[in-house]
Amino acid sequence: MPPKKAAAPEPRPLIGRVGTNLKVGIVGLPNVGKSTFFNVLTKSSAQAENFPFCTIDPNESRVPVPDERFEFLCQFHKPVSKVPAFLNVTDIAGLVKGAAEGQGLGNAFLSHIKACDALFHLTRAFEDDDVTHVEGDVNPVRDLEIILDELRLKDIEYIEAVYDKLFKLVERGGDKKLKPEFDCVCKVRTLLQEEKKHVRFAEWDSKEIEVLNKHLLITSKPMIYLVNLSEKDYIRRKNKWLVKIKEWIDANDPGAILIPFSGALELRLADMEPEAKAQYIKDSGISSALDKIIVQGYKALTLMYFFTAGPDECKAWTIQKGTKAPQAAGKIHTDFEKGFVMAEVMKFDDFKEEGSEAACKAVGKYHQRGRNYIVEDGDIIFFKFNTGGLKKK
Ligand SMILES: Nc1nc2c(ncn2[C@@H]2O[C@H](COP(=O)(O)OP(=O)(O)OP(=O)(O)O)[C@@H](O)[C@H]2O)c(=O)[nH]1
Ligand SMILES: [Mg+2]
Repeated sequence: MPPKKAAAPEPRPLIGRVGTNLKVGIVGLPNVGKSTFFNVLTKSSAQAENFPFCTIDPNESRVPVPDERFEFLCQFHKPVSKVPAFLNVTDIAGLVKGAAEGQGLGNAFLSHIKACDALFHLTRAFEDDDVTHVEGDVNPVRDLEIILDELRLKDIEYIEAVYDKLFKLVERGGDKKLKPEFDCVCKVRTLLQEEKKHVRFAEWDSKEIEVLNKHLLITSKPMIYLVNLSEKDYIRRKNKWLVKIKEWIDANDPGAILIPFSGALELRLADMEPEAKAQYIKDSGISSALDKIIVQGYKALTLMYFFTAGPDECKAWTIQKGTKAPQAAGKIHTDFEKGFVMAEVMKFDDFKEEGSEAACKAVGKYHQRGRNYIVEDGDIIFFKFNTGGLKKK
């Protein structure tokens, strides 16, 4: 007998903090080029020198998220104000083997990484005898394992304390209400300790995700792997480690994104005048990897944006995936959420194809959506709301 057709499942809650002010942290061994990368990415000037633990306190900055759709809307409306979406990035101190037990800069890193919502894991695949490697030689696969182990050990230390507390209350005290949380903590413990896996690799149901979100474990954060190549290797798209790294990721973090880049090349491009840079990219056929890295980092945070667009302002409004229209309106103003009447929505592609709002309306591509509408990435929205008299924005 065929199984009964189930009702559409409720979307699973997201693992991680709720909100739009989320950030990506850069982690990796010391002296692999994290601060150099941070500087070119965010056009900052954090200290980046050839000695391990150059970075101690985290550096924070933000970088606009590149988006051709946003550029198009700005070209179209020529607005007075242009506000793209931003990715928040934190450059964190390097981790060494034993960091979880206090080696290197030790435990300070924990709170810095905990405060991030996704991680750029930067690993060094460039040879340069002048740049000290804390492990003595270049071996990014070994380095990836060192970092993943330290993060896992740190989570074990944290979850042990939670386990002890719950054990007393549930197993000894017979607290039934806390039993589901205790069971979830036991699952986390087994996963980290016995299976030696990160929290993000396991399947979690909605109730478990609620528990996970109380603790925000480091190994539950999505990770994007960035491989720092020499300029030469990046240009010829070849490096002896790349295949090995890819194989390692497929085996150990299936589905995770790997992006090769070259800190040295990015640094050179950043120093060029815009025309010279455009010419260089055209002549060599080599492009910067930064845009791709920013976009993927933003996606890893489970963030997306909708647009409001007109002659006064074109703006990308950051929301979390799965946000409904009234809450999206609330990003603009709390009154918009409270007095929400409807969202008038055009898809960006329709707008571009038809050429104007009026043309979209004429062909039925301008939709009125209610409070259950889940906003989609790139929607162009005009909210109608009501505070006493009907106002529009
Ligand atoms: N050859 C080469 N050297 C690089 C590259 N990126 C960084 N370096 C050099 O490596 C050294 C360390 O760079 P940082 O960016 O400070 O490294 P970090 O990972 O932030 O180091 P800590 O803050 O100590 O953890 C500096 O001397 C950089 O000039 C690169 O892509 N190629
Ligand atoms: Mg640094």
